[in-house]
Amino acid sequence: MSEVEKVRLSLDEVAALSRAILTRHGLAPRHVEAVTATIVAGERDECASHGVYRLLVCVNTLNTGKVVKDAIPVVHDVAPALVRVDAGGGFAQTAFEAGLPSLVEKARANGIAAFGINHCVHFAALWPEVEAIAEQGLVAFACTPSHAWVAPAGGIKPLFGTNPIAFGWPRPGDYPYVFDFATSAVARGEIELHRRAGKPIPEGWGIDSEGQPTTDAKAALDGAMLTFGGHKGSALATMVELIAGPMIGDMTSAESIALDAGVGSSPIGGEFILAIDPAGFLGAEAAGHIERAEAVFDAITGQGARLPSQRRFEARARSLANGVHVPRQLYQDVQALLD
Ligand code: NDP
Ligand code: PYC
Repeated sequence: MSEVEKVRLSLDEVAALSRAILTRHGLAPRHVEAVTATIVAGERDECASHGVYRLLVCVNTLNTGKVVKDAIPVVHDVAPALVRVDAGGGFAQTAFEAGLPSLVEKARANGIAAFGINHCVHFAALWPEVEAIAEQGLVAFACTPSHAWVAPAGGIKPLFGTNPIAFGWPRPGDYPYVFDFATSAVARGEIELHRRAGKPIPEGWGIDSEGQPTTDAKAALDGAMLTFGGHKGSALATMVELIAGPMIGDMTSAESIALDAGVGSSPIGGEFILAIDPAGFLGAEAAGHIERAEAVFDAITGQGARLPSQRRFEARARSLANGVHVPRQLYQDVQALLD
């Protein structure tokens, strides 16, 4: 897309736009700040499906009445290595912020700790969360179901959510190693962006409502998305349904979309997060072993391959220096949310 079709914004301008829109649609200040931080981070790291575009999704969700706009997350200290936050029907980001200090403290005290977020509305990428945990020197894992949009490998009916899995590993003197991807071939947001742009989707992302392969974004959105890696992504998506659904007393993607009843809210349910302190296994030897792990990353980049999040961290540096470039049509659609 040419420069003419994009609007350049500073990160402060993105934040101000997000705050104004979310406030205009009745979201309480604490949630406005937490959601804005995610949206700015997504746009800053050039994660188009989870940046400024998400303001459209967020406002749509606010207007469905499915999110509690002034929810107060409640932290439950359920066991020495377990923390649970009841999001009270609010956005997941605020619940994550509420439980993070306890998760970190418990992981340091016990070597490992788990965090269940319940009763939240989730529209976000998971990398900001695993990155925040890894920045504390801990190994992190996070996953969440979404809405039943994805067919199991060998089937044609939507059952799984796009169910992202994220992992973070602390690196001395560097950004953490982080990956974060949907267990579907691609996030639904990416297909939505193709639909908005009138672009075909690659084969392998979705099937139409008859179960036939399609490159038409709308047909795939109306039919079913596909898992990545066939049966492997399908099994990982099942794992996410289980450990971030029934295991923490929360919804599966099928239950979430049933509750949605066609209004088009973001997914409602839970999230499961794990933090591991390498010092729990290794004591004073932890630093040496973490240092030794660097050889793995060197061997990846040393042969010309790139690390996950490398693109994102490069984009971050660009955006911090120069701001971001939002497609003009998207900018106009988002501005219209202020009317
Ligand atoms: P991608 O398929 O683009 O995969 C993203 C991950 O793979 C990133 O860590 C990315 O790093 C890395 N990656 C991409 N290409 C390469 C490469 N060539 N070599 C090494 N690593 C690579 O993302 P998805 O569409 O699957 O997901 C996008 C986002 O959507 C995620 O952040 C996810 O959390 C979010 N999502 C949220 C859901 C929810 O319910 N809350 C549901 C589904 C998705 P990099 O960023 O540096 O390119
Ligand atoms: O892009 O699949 C997605 C998604 C679902 C919830 C948040 N993002």
